[in-house]
Order: sequence, then C-alpha cells, then structure tokens
Amino acid sequence: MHLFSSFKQSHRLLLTVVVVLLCLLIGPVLAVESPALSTQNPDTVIKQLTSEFQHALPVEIKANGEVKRFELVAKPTVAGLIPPYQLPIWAYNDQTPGPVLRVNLGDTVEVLLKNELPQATTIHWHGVRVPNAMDGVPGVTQAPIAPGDSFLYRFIPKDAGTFWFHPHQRSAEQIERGLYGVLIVDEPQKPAYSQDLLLVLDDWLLESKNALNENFVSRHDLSHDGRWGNLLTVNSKVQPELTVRAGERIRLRLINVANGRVFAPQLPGLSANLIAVDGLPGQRAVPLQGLFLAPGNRVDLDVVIPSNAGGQTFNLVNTLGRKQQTLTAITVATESAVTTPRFAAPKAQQFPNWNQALNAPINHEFMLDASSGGQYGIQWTIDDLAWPHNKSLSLKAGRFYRLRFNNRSPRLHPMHLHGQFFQLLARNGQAVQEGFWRDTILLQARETIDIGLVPQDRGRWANHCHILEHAAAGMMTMIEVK
Ligand SMILES: [Cu+2]
Repeated sequence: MHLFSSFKQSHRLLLTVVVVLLCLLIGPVLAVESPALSTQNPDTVIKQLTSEFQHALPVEIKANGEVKRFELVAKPTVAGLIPPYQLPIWAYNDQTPGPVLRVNLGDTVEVLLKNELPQATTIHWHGVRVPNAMDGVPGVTQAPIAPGDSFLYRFIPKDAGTFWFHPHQRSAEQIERGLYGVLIVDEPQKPAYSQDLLLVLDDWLLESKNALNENFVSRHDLSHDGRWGNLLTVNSKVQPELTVRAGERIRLRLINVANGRVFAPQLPGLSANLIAVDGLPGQRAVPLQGLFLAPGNRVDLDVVIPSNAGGQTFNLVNTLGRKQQTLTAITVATESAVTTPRFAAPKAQQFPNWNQALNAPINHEFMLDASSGGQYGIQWTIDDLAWPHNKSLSLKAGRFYRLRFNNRSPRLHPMHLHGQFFQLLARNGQAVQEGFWRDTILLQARETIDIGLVPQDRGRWANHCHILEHAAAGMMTMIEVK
C-alpha cells in the first residue's frame, strides 16, 4: 500500500514535470498563433465588455421642455436636376432633399407626416435612437400610412449628430423618386466651425433628362449591387459649387442616400479629418482615408482651408470605380484669409475600447445569400430565408453581444441595424478598431465581419441590407431586444 502510494506520487511528479515542460514549449507557439485564445470564462469577458460600455451612449435623455414642430407633406412634384428640364419626382414639401429639420439635443421633435402620394408610406429616422413605435417599419412598428392619411412622429433624439429620414415602405421606389430629408441634432456646445455644410449624395437612373427610369427593383438591380444611376447629384444639383474663404474651418456633413451606389469620398489638396461616422463622434478625429460611404452612411469632416488658398478650387471627388468623379467644387474666395478657429475636434466623452471583444463568443452568425424564388424571381436571404419568413434574433437589453455577418454572395451588402449603434470588431477574423460607432456597415463580396453592441432600447428592430433592392427582395430580419 505504502509502496504503491509512493510510486503513484513519483509518477505524479514526473507527470507534472512533463506537463510543465510541454506548456513551456507549446505556450509561446499558442500565444503567437492564436492571440484571441483566452482562458477567461466567457461570462467574465462579457461582463467586462458590458461594463466598459457604461455611459458611452446614454440610455435616456432629459427633455429640455422645448418642442420643435414640423409638417412634412409627401407628394408628387418636379425637380430641376438638369435645368431647364423638370423631372417628375416625389418629395417632402416639394423639396429634394426634403427640409432640413434642425433641433437641439434635448428637444422633443414632433413631425406630422401627411401622405399625398398614390401609395402608402412611413418615415424611418435613420440612426436616430427613437422609441420603437416611432421607427417607421410598416407591419412591424406601425401600420402603413394610407394615401390621404397622416401620422404624428414624436421622439426626443438621444444623440447629437447628422441623421436622415426616408420611407420604409417600398423604399426602393420611394427613396429613388426623391423622398428623403435630413435631421441635424446640434450639440449643447456647438463647435465653432466657420461654416456647417451639408452634402447629400445621390444618384438617379434617368430614361431622359425629364424622365426617371420607373423599372424599380429590376432583375438587373437584384442580381447586382442594387440600382446605380446615371446622374450623380449633391443636394439634387450636378456638381454644385461651395464658396469658402481662406483660413476657414468647415464642418462637412456627407450623407449617402443612394439606393445602391457606394461612394469613396476624397478631398485632394485639403486636409480632412473624420470627426463623426453615422452621426456620432468617435474616440478621436482621424484623417479621411480609404473610407467607403455606403447607402445610409454619414460622415462629418473637419476641413481647414489653407490661409494661402485664396482663388483656388478644390474638388470633393468620388474615387470609387475606374474613373474619378467630381461631386462638388469648393472654391476659395479671393478675399483676405480669416483667422482659423482653434478648438479641439469633437470626440466621444466615453468610448469603450473593447480590446477583449474577440474573446467573447459569437452570439449569432447571420448568413447573407441569394436564391431563386420570391415575387421578383431572385430573393436575398438572411439565414437562408427571405423576410418575412426568417426568425427574429432575441437579445437582452444591457449586455454585450458579438454578432457575425457572413456574406456568402459575391455582392455588396451595407447592413443597417435600427435602434442600435455598434462597433466593427473584425473583418474576416482580423481585429479592426475603427474608433467609431456605426449604424450601417458595408460588407464586401464574400466577406465576414464581426460587430459588438450593447442593445439598450427594447422592441423589434429591423436588421437589413441598405441596398434597397436587396432589402425589397427579402434581405431583412428583426432583432428583438427584451
Ligand atoms: Cu445587400
């Protein structure tokens, strides 16, 4: 008995030595090849990531008592995109882009929408954290507003920044016809830019100078990256000119309202810093470089006009595609330079690093693909099913989740989450730290991305591709936050 036990002990000792040696040998190999390997309990990782998020995006906003009331009438009208031709379009208050709704953080926004269109409509407040019943998704958060009817939207935006609004009913047709507008929520301490300029980027598929191509959700659009037009406009004008003065510091707010086109904006000759993505300021301002502005995306740029640039012209260009396209000319007046305003670029007060995010388990992997079938003959699917046949994903409010989007198709998909902001964590498994929140993220062909988020607002929130033709053909599902 005694002998046996001492034999067991020495055996144990030998085993321990072997295990320790093996660990010393293999340990560094593991550490090099799998930096994401963690011995931490997943619950501990999730707890830590959740606690890093505390106070990053306010759960509630205090009303300041101000109510800003607007009236929007959606109806057919005409637009002079190519003067003197008049193009029949649909618009809010006869304007495309629609009126800019400008409010302060803390204001209550009341928008009475009157539908004078020949079909039902709704308004979705893109990127605005609104109560679920105000989110504008027909058949999910509200009934479609019939022709002749009206609906009152009422909410207090929780974030300052650049947002936009558009129909969520037959969006591929209604947005393409010109129904969209901008909501700007000003910060309590508005940064002292010399000018605050809005650039709404769109493209139109015209049959002729006074006729829109009315073949919406075509087979071609469905089998490609949606509808790409043959006329690029900025604020519904072709290459409009902006005038600035030397020395000015400009805030440029860019919004992509196109159905399918992706822009890659650059400002050659000017130093431009990215200060906000999808409305929200980030960890720090970073130089504008290699940015894709997909449908739905917004960016705010901080641009300083050199004090010796009087008389020069700079172009905002789209560098996506084979030929660079001028979007807007920025002409510097010949007058003497102004003193450049000096202030720290806007940034988030609190921004979670989420360095450990890739150690968290993947809570759900959305499979993005296409198949034949559905009302258009081609359907775009999430988890092999087209909306409304796919299943909602259920998430709990107030905890960290890691979600994966797996694009099994050779096409682009800018995925948009309603009601939540998220961070991009990885592309094809490689960690990415953008330092910005997003509500829309572009997936390239066959790409897999991971995002991290802490859902806060309860309700049924759409999760869909913002290539509107893909969404029309089923690429939408719901995330239910409980
Ligand atoms: Cu898509």
